[in-house]
Amino acid sequence: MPAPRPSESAEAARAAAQQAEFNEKKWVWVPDDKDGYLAGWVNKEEGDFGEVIMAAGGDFRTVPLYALSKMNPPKFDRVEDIADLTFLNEASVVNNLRLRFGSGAIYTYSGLFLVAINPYQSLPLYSDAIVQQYRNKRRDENPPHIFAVAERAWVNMGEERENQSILITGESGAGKTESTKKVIQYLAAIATDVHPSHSRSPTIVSSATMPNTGLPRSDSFRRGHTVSPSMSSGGGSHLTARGRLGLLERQILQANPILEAFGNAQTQRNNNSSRFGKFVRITFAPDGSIAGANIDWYLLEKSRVIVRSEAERSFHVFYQLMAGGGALKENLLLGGGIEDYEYLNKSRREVDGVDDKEEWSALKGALDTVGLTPAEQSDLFRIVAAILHIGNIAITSTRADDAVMPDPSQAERVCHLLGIPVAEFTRAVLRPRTLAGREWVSQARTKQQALEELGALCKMLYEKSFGALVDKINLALDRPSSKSTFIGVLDIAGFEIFEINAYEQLLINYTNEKLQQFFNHHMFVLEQEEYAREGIKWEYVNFGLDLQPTIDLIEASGSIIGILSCLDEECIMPRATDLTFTNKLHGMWAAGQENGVRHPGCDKYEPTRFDQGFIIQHYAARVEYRTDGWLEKNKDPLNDNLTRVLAASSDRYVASLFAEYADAPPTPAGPGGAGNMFTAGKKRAMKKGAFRTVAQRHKEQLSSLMTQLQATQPHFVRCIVPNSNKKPGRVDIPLVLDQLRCNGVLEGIRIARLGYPNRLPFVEFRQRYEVLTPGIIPRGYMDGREACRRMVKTLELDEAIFKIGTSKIFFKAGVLAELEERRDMLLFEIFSRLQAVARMWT
Ligand code: AD9
Ligand code: MG
Repeated sequence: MPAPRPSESAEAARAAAQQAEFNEKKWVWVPDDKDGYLAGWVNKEEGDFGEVIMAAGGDFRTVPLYALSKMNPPKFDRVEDIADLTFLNEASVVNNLRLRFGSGAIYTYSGLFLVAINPYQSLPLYSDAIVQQYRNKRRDENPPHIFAVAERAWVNMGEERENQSILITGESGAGKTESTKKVIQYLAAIATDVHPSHSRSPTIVSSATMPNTGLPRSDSFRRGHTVSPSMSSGGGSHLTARGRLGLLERQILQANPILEAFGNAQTQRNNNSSRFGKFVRITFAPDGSIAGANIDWYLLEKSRVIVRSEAERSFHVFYQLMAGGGALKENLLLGGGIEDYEYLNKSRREVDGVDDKEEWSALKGALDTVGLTPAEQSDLFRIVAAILHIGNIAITSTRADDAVMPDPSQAERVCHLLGIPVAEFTRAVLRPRTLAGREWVSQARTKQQALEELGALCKMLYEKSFGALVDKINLALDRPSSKSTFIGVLDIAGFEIFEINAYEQLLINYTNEKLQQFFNHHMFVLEQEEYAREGIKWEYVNFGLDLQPTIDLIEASGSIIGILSCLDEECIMPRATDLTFTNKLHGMWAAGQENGVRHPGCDKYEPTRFDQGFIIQHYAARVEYRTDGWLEKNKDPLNDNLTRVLAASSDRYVASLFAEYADAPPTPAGPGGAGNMFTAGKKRAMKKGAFRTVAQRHKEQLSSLMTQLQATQPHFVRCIVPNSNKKPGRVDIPLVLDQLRCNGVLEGIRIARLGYPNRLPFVEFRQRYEVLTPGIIPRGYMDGREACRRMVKTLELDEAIFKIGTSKIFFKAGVLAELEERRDMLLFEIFSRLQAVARMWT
């Protein structure tokens, strides 16, 4: 080995000294309720317990040995990929994230994941210069970054002509939507570089292409100024494209502020919280330029238009229209301010640092850019206004408890905007007609029922209009082409575990269970391939299968039914209630238990003891659900009198929203009063297939999403909220640990540990550890594999803790720590001796 130069040796000596000091003690992480884990060293061991001296403060703690986690040697501090840690335990994972976050590094890899911690402050990480820094670079050539993920997806797509997906999940406020925007920003910038012909100031690009791909070769791209969408953070943030982006790129970027105006709201956790999930696909032509885009959406929280907690707002668009609408407001009969509208004046009205009037202008600009005509825009706002007016319809009751509308002028406003006759509207709300046997009867509603009907109408109007809006955006952005490939970005809420978990949580957790299964399976396939490529015999376990029982429990249908199918069945049963549904579930569970757990996922189910509900064992945690209101939530609870009135509207837009309900046959009066759209739909479903329950629709959408994802090469991003106060620089470790557990990062590590998680190419292994085996490898050339073989033999490593492949050597967790220790002890000795010699000469 050549002798190190003096400056290098000083640095190395310091590192070695640090290591030697580390080696003297048995360093461990001790669990701590407040801080997650604290550093200490084991002073002595007695039986199953260790006496630990705490690094901070020096006090003693007696801790069961199993609860202690080994600390990684200092060499591993702030590693860019958690998977490179030699001790892969929870404590070391969070410690690494904490150290990195403390020095401003919000991104860290963990094997297949990119972990992103929300900095809650604007960091200089997304400029044009940084975009260029990540262009054409491999993952290991730059610090971890969301741009690196986008770059890799883009390169893989070009080289392998395969669709790509980037799956971003995390808690509310963790930064999913910001990450999504950054991915799109990066793709728009580099695609414009590739194909500047859309742009206003064309640049010269060489026609050189990469072999086999048709993609222009990177080094011929023009460097320098490209694009810098402004990334205002906080409420209503949006992208404004400047520079030389083409129209299509600008339209894609501008679709986002529109979606955010209609789909985002201020919540306690996030001032700009997305109240829907989305999968945005950007399609690329074979030359790498953007060919179009398409948006799919999931689970819009439509109930927010009528109720929300006092500290939260409705969707941004309501406040934007009220603040900036001007003359349009008059057309929409919106006199007065927010305080005059029942659907707005019961909760928060403003968001810190957000000017709704400015956001209104931004929204209008975005709608223009995307290409919605003034008429189409006015359709959207007419629905928003109609909802506000519906909220102001007063309902009182007669002595017989029948609902009445004392002031018809309010209903007139609504009907004027919706293009429907007042008399029919009022009758449909107050006294809908139903078929009882062969006779038509009018059934009076109670005040409560009428109010619920109006609320249901608003929810449906809003959701349908949101869907129509996305359809319009898609129409504007879609450029179908057979040769194109796509990069899809999924921005969807992660696991939700609250005190009280409702139907919404079941659907979102079910989605996450499927996505986690997808990840586990993907990891399994990749690991298996890597072992096979390296000629290593290793039966890797497919952990995707572990999640199947829970998924079956929720989604099974057919001869054996799952929770969602059971709910669907109850929804068409006369006299069914949330309680009968719950009891039916319990019954199925009990039957399954008796039959020796034949019902799928039966062992993942448990009835709750006190409340009306059940518990599901998800991979992330046991989650308790309460079943209040599930039947209603699963149905489409509008009465068919009302939908028919709307379908016959003289306003084309309104009629189109309800077109599927046109010519609907009347529903017989059920025991609960007028039939609802679901029972009506059920009969027609056989004919038209138009009506579905929420469960059915979600299952279908999810299955279509999974099919699409399975046909892509996936990339995984996990966003983390560092603290609950939206404060920069603060990390609440137990909170972070909880998220790592739920989002699959720790699960990924667990799976990795069962194989051989640490791996080094032969050359690297030899370079670093040859010092430990002097004289074993002859001077001159030696085959890397043979060299490794000789080294491990001399090092006396147990056969069980390593495997030698065809280009790499694989290690079980912890082995590298031991080698590091041996290496550093040796180097420390050498340097000490050198220093002693040097002192003799001076
Ligand atoms: V929700 O499930 O839609 O409620 P998200 O989407 O996970 O949630 P979002 O991306 O909206 O969270 O981020 C919340 C806020 O954190 C943003 O409005 C920013 O103020 C802040 N944030 C998130 N990521 C970054 C970042 N990379 N840099 C700076 C950020 N600020
Ligand atoms: Mg979001």
